[in-house]
Amino acid sequence: MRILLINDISCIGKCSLTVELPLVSLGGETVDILPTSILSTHTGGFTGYTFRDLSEDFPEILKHWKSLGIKYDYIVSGYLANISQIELVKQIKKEFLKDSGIYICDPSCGDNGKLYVGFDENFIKAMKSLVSEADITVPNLTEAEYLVGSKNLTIDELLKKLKEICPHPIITSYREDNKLGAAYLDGDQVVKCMSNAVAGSYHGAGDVFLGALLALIIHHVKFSDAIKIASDYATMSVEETLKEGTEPRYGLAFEKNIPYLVSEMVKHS
Ligand code: PXL
Repeated sequence: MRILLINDISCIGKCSLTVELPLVSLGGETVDILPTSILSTHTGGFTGYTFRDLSEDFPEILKHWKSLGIKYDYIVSGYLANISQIELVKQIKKEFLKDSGIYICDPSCGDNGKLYVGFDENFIKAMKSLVSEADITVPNLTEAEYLVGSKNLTIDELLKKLKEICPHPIITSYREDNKLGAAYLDGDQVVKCMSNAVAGSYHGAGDVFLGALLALIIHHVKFSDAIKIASDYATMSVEETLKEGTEPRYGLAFEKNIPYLVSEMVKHS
């Protein structure tokens, strides 16, 4: 099996590719990457970061891959630098995803009620059209609200509206009664996988969840079990970060609980 992760490299701050690549690799399959941009740190909570858009390199990279006859079972997109990269992802999906392949879109563009620096309503509109091409989408609550264009909806309403755009929406980093988890639809039924109570908001929590979820899915863990395990693992990573006392902007301490993730993966597959 071959998986492609399209996301940025934030050199410091543990999000996007630096989190997804090690976690998805635990699933035991080949993981390739396409970096969309390279930043000295991610854009949340840091000032003065560098940002290099790598779009210019895409055509030559894709031409080379094409000559190798590469095709993917899973393509996963995350943080995209601009609207033209959204169009490039559509093209990559068309050319490199197997007929039986699965495309997962993380519409990475905001958190805590706000868009990340550099994104606006036009970007959301373009991202919505990309989400409509996905089999699974994994927005956080803020991204979900921007995608459906409405705030203050219940989680049930939000998931049902998202389902009009993409068949399998999963809302990540979902909080209820100060518990952290994920919410998705099983048919018309809303399922919430809530883990321990944890305070605060953490950068890259969605990437930790998605990386773990993918590792579990490609290791043939049942979808509902995979969501529960990935959600517990993300929460354990927040707890570990609190224990270590590092600043939230430096990302989640996801490393310590990798043995837990692997043992659950083996147990459930
Ligand atoms: O995981 C979120 C994320 C990804 N990539 C970049 C970011 C952020 C959140 O701020 O700035 C560059």
